[in-house]
Amino acid sequence: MTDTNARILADYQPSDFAILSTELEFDLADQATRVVNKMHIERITDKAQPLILDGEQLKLISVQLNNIELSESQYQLNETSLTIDTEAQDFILTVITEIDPLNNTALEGLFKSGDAFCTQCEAEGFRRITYYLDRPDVMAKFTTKVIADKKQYPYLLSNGNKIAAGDLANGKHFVTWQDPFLKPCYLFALVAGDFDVLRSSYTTVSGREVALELFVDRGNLPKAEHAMTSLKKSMQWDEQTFGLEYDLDIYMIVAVDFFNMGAMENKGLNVFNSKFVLADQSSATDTDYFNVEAVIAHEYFHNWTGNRVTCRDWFQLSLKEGLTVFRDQQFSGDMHSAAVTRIQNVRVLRAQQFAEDAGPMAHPIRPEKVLEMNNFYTLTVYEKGAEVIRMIHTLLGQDKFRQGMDLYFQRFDGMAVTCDDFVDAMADGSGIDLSQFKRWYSQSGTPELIVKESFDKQQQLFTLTIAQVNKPSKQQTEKQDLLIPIKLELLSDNEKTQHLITLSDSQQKFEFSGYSVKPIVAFLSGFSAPVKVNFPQREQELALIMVKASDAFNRWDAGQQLLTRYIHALVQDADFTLPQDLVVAFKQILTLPGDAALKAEQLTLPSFDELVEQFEQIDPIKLLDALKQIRLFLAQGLASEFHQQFQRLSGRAYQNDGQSIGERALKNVCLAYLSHLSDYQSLTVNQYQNADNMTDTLAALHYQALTASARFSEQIKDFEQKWYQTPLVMDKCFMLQALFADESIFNKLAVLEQHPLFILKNPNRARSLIGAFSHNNPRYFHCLSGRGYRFLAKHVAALNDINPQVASRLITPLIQFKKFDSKRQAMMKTELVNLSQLSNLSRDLKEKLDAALG
Ligand code: 0A1
Ligand code: ZN
Repeated sequence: MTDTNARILADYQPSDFAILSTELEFDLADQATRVVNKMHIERITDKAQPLILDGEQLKLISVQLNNIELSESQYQLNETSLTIDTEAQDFILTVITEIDPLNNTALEGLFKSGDAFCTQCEAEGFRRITYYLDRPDVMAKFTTKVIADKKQYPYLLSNGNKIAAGDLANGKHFVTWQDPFLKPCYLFALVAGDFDVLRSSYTTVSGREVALELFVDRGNLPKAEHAMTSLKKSMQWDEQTFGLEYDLDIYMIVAVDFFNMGAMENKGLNVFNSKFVLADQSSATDTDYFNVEAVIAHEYFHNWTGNRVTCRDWFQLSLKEGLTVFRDQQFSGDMHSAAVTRIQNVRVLRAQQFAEDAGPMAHPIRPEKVLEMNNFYTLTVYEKGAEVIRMIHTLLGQDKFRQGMDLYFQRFDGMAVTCDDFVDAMADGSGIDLSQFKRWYSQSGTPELIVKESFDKQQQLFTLTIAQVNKPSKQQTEKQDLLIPIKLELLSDNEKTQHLITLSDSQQKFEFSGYSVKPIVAFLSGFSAPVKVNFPQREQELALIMVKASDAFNRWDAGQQLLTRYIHALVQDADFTLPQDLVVAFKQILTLPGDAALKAEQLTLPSFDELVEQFEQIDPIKLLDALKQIRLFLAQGLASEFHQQFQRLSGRAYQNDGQSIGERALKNVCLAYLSHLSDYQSLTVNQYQNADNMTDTLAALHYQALTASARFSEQIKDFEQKWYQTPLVMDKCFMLQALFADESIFNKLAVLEQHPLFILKNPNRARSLIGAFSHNNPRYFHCLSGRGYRFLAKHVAALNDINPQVASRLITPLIQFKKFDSKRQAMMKTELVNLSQLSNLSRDLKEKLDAALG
């Protein structure tokens, strides 16, 4: 296989043409939507290049240049472009195309979600609507007229302000929208449908009134309140934190059931996966509530970091995504517990981003080579990208970070820029040199820090020697030293001191004087850099950090390190005797006063994914058995304490405040341990029956599935009957069944695949069964019969034709085969080889399969 179509960052050339204005007219029909696209184009370089417009899966009806129809000999058409050989400098080009939204199962371009029309144009979906310069550095003023049947589609929406509306013949009507801001076509959006609308308004700091409109399926209005509140909080936070105010008179959000990703920040008209809009007590968990708020914030924050200042090219994706994720993480931390939010972000990074960085698709946060751009909406670009911004925040400090941001907007408002432009603005705005720091943008892989300590009692000198290891990879054989901010705390009997040191060489010594006794180091406070740490501290030291460190991340991490050590010991030797000290430490967490949400995190074992990352070629079953052993050990050792806490926190009426959410989390962690003990089997059954909220309902069913409880089938049936009509809860229903942890899972999966509500074309549903099984049922996904791998591969093959983006995301657990033992590697590889021989292999899958098998 070759990758001659891959694009390379170094090949970037500015466009020879600018599009000054784009006037669109859509006449909507399920299988034959007509799109008239009138562009005012200007040649901006003196090169005599032809105009090459991007286009895919389009039926070309006509092309006019300055109102004169071109004959077929005056343009060239192929599968991906329309070339017009003109020498004109300044002209009007009108392209008419026809598209088929109903059969657009890839959900890129214009498609149908249920009865509504909607669009998704990022990254390169606009070219499935019309021929265009589909690149983010071509920015135009858009006017959009939408025509559709009035009864079926009472709401016709697009970006900007409504400038005209009226009735037409044959029961049709139209609305015309104009967006006063220049924008690249990836931020274009159109929605047409029949909705319930939640309306509100927000008055900005400067006193402008903004209309807020949230469009949901009919009947879902009460589930939109939380999203609306979240939007207002986001608007206020961005004003207060970054001095950024909203800029249009209207902000619209539409929730749809068919969507590949979480949501999309189209200017003035966000389109959301309904999963990140709808929430109420009975159908949404605490995590769902949290995520709705975070995604609403994320898309809102893009209005400045993404829309007002956008990316020059798609290699710069992290310019907007890393920065916007950092902003939404800060927002969530401010709205909730900053410590718990941070810990949860770190868990995701360690479990998933580290794996990506160690796998065949590893790439720097600014990739250098791309075959299918949709493959680069990754944990690396998003989450590691946010860590890189966080490190700048740490190096500059809050005030200088803000100065840098102010300069960034001053310099680049209305422009399409690069990651280097961003870092330069941060450096110039703060006066801090970030030139070495820039390497984070071009280097893939997770750095490892090797930390050694020494103590000179006579000199009262404590020394830390820190080395950084940036392992060469297939993609990058030579790596350079990074600039790594390390926060730490030195704990001694009478004082605690916090330090920020920066490691810039491959090895450096850091000296701390005035210690008569060796201090204990709480290292990498707040997880100040996205690195692995190799620092062999003694167990007693970790135990002390668990209770004494000022930073909650350090306290949590010390506990996780202890647990991790014992899990490693159990993997080596299943007869390893776990120390009673562990029970004592856990008992302290459980019984001493403290924040319940943080306790829940401290009592949660490292996940299978986090642990896999720390091994080479692990037998997954051995690792799962070790986890099971330590879980049982703690459950048995602390059964009465877990039960006491569980009872203390049970039976309270549902409330949605931070304290109650934390207490629910703690209660359910206790329940999780107890569910593994035969004496406590009735607890999950009772909790399911008595729960007055989805968090508790789901927890009960979840633990039954994980312990393959005999009561599961009866209670999940009840759950299904109750929620049959509610798609987002049916996703949960499929997900729970996919987690059932015994041999019967394969029969269950076979039945579920035939379920009338199992709709492969719906990405949420596909993920809820196939994704949940392959990510979260590792014992059976990795079972030696190979059935788990075959199950995933079979569905990936089917999705290759239906929705390549979803197929390409689901394949992740298979391409990470190198992490596992040789038997499993061989079986996983066989599936990948079979997939690579599919007749219509999509670009998305091809890129990943080439990387994994090459
Ligand atoms: N920019 C959006 C994510 C997004 C990306 C691609 C999509 O379709 C291929 C859809 C959404 C965000 O960061 O929220
Ligand atoms: Zn984003």
